Amino acid sequence: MPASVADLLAPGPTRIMGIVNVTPDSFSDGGRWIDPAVAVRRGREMAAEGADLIDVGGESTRPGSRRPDEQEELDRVLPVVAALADEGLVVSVDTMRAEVARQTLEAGAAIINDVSGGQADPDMPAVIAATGAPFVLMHWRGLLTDPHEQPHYDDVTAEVCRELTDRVDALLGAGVAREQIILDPGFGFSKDAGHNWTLLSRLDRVMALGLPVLVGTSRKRFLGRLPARPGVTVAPDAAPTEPVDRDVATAATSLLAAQAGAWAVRVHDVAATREALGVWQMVRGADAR
Ligand code: PMM
Repeated sequence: MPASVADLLAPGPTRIMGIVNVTPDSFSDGGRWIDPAVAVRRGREMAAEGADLIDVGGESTRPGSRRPDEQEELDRVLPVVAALADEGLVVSVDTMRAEVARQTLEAGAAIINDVSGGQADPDMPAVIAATGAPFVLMHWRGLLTDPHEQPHYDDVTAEVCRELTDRVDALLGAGVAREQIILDPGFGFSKDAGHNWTLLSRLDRVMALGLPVLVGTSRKRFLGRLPARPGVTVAPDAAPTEPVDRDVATAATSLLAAQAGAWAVRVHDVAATREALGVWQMVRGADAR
């Protein structure tokens, strides 16, 4: 692992991962960055706004969306990853495919972010072990094709932690080093709004697993239904706000994640998140005086 990437994983203030989805159909920014030149510009802009790393993805995980084939995914992400890495930016690649991971790492990507936690492609753990690249292991119970399928948990925090631990053990068994692994509880993946809120309130339990933790709540559906006033409960059938109108709520969840000790937050609106984390930094600094 290069020294700069090791530095990135070292304990320190919560990092900001800016999202660039080079897809036609992601739920909040689908189609906006599909042109590689526009995607590269967006990545650069996010770095200028304070992103510590840029997460480039070529496949939407929206329930029911069509998977691009491997070549299509490579065609989307490779030029963007290569250009951003050439400019010295730290790039992570959001992919479930071992070959995409291998080629993008070769093109200069620093981190692989796999929402399936290495389960979608049986070759992924071997690529991660061979390259030594940091790997985001996200919790997800599977590729949902039925958007109405209801996830069931008796204790969401305990079960997510247990399932993450099982995946860590599987990766270690495949030769991946513990120092390479970053955990992500997978907000919005196989979880309903209640599960997401519970997990957010118990992030300390995920942190207690002893590995860096990435938190990705940005613009997710559960942030689209908030009480209009204190004490007002939200009707379960209330229409959610539009994804682009969830950045203030995302800044709030980012601050909570930072307070809980998250390694990084994955967000669309880097500038707002930078301000929210700035507040946390000032409060911590005041506390230390
Ligand atoms: N969420 C999405 C995509 N990739 N990766 C990680 N590690 N964590 C997440 O929560 C996550 C992810 C879906 O959101 P998007 O379509 O806005 O990128």
